[in-house]
Amino acid sequence: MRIDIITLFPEMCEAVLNESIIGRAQKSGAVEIECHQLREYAFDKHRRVDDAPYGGGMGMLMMAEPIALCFEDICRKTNSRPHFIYMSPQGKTLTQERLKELSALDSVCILCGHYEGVDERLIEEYIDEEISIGNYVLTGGELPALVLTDALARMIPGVLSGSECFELESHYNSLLEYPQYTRPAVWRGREVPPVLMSGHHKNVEDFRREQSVIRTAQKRPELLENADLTDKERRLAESVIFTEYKK
Ligand code: 4GO
Repeated sequence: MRIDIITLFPEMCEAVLNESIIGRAQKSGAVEIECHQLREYAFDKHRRVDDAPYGGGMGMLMMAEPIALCFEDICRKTNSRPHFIYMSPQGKTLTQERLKELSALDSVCILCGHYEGVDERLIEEYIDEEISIGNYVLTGGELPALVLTDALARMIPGVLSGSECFELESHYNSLLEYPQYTRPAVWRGREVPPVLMSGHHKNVEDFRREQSVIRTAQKRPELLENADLTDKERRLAESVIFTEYKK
């Protein structure tokens, strides 16, 4: 997969994306990420990309033309028409389900807004989808774009090692992850559940599955609606929810 990011702060994005697992994925070629300095597509001598809003009001808006020129340059260079996403509090909230669909695309381009946002006509002309990472407002779209890029990249085959496999984890199957423990076996008087040290793989697997169901019922019962549970697991979840309710 190829991900292009249009931003006024490419160094900020690169600093994050060149580290750790996503950095490794770029080096291995599993994902190709390029951050583009929007200012390079400004057309006046001061390299301005923002202007005051018609009708007045506070703040500045990003002008449509530099963004259009940058996107068109990306299309030309990649011989493609990437799915163009604008990070915005007005978008649909990102979910693991939507990420799964997006990760199947060949290329996406992410626009990071700044100031008060972008000229609406750019959105009409080019943006395929507005995505939000949650119901709060930030000063720029860079952090949301990095969240989207990280979450997308880790779903691409070869980015995570087998032991980091996303298909086993939290939210992928609408269940929260089971609790995990590492050494020491006793920490400040707290013991690791004995079944995890028994070496009995089937019992460990059953314990973890049950813990996932219990924790989801305790912490995020609304997720259970989409979870695939056995009748026995449903009854367990119902009893946990009932016990939580009485507390
Ligand atoms: C996205 C962008 C929040 C989100 C943003 C979000 N704030 N919840 N701010 O995903 C236009 C100028 C939007 C700053 C940007």
